[in-house]
Amino acid sequence: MITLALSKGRIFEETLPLLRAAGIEVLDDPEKSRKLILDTNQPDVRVLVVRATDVPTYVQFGGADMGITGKDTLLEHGSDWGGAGNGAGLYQPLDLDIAKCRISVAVRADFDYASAVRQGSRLKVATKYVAIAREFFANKGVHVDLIKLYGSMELAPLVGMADAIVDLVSTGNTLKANRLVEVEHIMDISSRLVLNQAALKLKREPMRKIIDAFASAVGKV
Ligand code: PRT
Ligand code: MG
Repeated sequence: MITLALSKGRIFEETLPLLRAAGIEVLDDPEKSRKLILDTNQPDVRVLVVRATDVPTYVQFGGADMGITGKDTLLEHGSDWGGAGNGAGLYQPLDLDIAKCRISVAVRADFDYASAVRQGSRLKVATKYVAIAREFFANKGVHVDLIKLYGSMELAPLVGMADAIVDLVSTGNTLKANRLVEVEHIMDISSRLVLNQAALKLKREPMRKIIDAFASAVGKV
């Protein structure tokens, strides 16, 4: 049995064509079904539906053999596990080039970020991505107080709780709708295939088949 961990939403949707390229069809729709383990047309392949931030954990601890997760999530997970920002021992063979976005710093349109940084003020930064934010501002030599949030980061500057946010941006519409502007582009993000190393040793052949099918489908689907 090969177990693949996926999160609902955009990663799931964008993974379906890659699975199809590997001859795998998921038989249930995770948005409709309450099942957490989904069958596929292949009797020896199943899909776990987990929270996006839990995908690396399931793969690291062997709850799943492989998973698909954003680079953002992997970097934060790696820092929790003392890994050098690399996902703590998770093998990452492939950038799948899906669920693409960027991670940026944004502020209220009326906040003078450039002067705040120039004058060496302490910035209050709200984010779900504390490890990425800490490293980015440390490299710039900017002092920050980090406020950890789990979602809707855009609110924090609007209510005066933070000067800036570090968040994912794709179209920019969410920032625009909340009168925030992007002032720094920290890095580009896409989703990666991650593998449990022990599983790869035990199930090398069937896992290799899926990895190879994904690799040849990347960029084509
Ligand atoms: O929702 P839950 O708390 O369970 O987890 P999650 O929010 O981490 O999951 P999900 O499905 O929203 O995102 C999963 C992964 O998709 C992320 O870890 C990223 O790698 C990737 N991804 C790609 C994105 C986006 N694009 C994205 N735009 N994740 C989130 N967003 C959000 C962003 O946080 C912001 O609120 O969309 C909003 C901005 O979008 P635009 O288009 O308005 O700029
Ligand atoms: Mg979400």
